[in-house]
Amino acid sequence: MGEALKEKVMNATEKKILLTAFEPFGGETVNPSLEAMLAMTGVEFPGAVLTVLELPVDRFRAVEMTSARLRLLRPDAVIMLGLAIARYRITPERVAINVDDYRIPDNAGNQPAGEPIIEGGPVGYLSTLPIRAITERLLKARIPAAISNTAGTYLCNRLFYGVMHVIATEQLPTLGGFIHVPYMHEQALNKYPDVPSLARETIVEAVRLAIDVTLGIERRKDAG
Ligand code: PCA
Repeated sequence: MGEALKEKVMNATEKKILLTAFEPFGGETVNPSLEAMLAMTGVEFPGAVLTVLELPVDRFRAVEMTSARLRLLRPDAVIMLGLAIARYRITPERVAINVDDYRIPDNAGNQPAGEPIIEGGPVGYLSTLPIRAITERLLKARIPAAISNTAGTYLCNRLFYGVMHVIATEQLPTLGGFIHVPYMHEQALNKYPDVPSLARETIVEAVRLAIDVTLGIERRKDAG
């Protein structure tokens, strides 16, 4: 067997995971979700291949770009990341709702007020990621975490809903879900009134652990 073919056969059992994060928005120069996603490109996930995708904070393009990548890659899981301002913890989201209602315009100037994401679509989609196991794993690592019951009504909820809709209607073999992360400390330093934040390394570690749990990876250094 040729080397290239051998490699292909060996990789056939590897799991594929797609990780997305958003560009900065709302006057910020960084987005902690993007920082965490980029940090993951240097991490090895045994038995898995990670693909990352940076998304624009654009009502239409974010879902389109992710859907296109999903159809091509057909990954085992897609984990979508975003910033949730004013949260104290890493929050795996339980549900996406069929509502677009933006407090501020997106980076392309769209600001829908109470519109459905998919006309006639289901009211909501539940995450199919192991959100409870992820949350428990983070808490065990002493990282503040909790399941959230609302992803809001801005871009993150729209991406989550739009992607779950594609997975459901096109019967893709992909588990999907969204995880919100808080500000990093350096973003919160000069903000009034006070806003909660976590250390960059904590957010990075949380995302790494969430991927591990989703893929069923146990690392020796995490034990105990
Ligand atoms: N957070 C926003 C959109 C982009 C991001 O990182 C949200 O929570 O909807």
